[in-house]
Amino acid sequence: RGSSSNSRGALVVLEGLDRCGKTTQSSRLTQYLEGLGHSVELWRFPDRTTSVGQMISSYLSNESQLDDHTVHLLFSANRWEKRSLMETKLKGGTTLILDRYSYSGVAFSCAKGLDLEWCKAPEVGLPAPDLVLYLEISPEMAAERGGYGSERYERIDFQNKVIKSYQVLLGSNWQIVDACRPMEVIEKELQETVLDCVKKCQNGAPLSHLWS
Ligand code: FDM
Repeated sequence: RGSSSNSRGALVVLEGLDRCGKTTQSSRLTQYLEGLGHSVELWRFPDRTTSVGQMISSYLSNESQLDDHTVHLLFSANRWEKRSLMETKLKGGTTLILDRYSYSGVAFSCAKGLDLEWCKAPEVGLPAPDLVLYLEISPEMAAERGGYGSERYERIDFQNKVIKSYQVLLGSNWQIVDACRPMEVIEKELQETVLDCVKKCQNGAPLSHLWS
C-alpha cells in the first residue's frame, strides 16, 4: 500500500470529556479501517497495563493519593514509554488511533490549576498527531449518558474547567465534532476525515513532533 517511499501510518487522536463517546468511536473507526484492509491499531492513554499505568490507575480510582505535579509527570512518562513503539508502528505503515493523548494530559492538569507551559513541557518531542478529533459535548449531557462513575475527575464542575483548557490547545490539525448527534452520524463524519488523513500519510506527509 502507498506509492511513496516515505509512506507511513497516520497518528489520529480522539479527545474530549469523559463520556463524550470517544471510546466507542475510536473502536468503530479502527474496525472501519481494518475493513478497508489498512493496518491499524487502537491504543488508549493512560495505558494502565504498564507499571507506571498501574500507579495512574490506582490514583484515578482514589486508591492512592499523589501530588498533582507528580501524577502529571506519570501520565507523560506513560506516553514516553510507548514512544519508540509508536514511531516504529507508524514508520512500518500502521495507523494508530489513540483514545486520549497529550492534550488530555495538559487539559486535565491545567484544570487543577497547574501552569500551562509547565504542563506542556514534558510532552515536547513526542510524535505529533496528524489529526485530533475533538468530540464536543457539554458536561451535563455527558453526565446524562448513564452518569459519571466514581473516578476522580468525573464531576461536572471539573469537566467545565477541562473544556476551558482544551480550548487553549486547539490547533490547525483539530476537527471539532458535534458529539451530541446520533452515534452513526458521528461515525460517518469521522470515517471520511480519517480516511483523508490516512491517505495523506501514505503519500509521505512527514511526521512532526509536539508541540507543532
Ligand atoms: N487523563 C488522561 C489525564 O488526566 N491525563 C492524561 O494524560 C490522560 C491521558 O485520566 F479523566 C485523565 C482523563 C480521564 C482519566 O481516562 C482516565 P480514561 O479515558 O477514562 O481511561
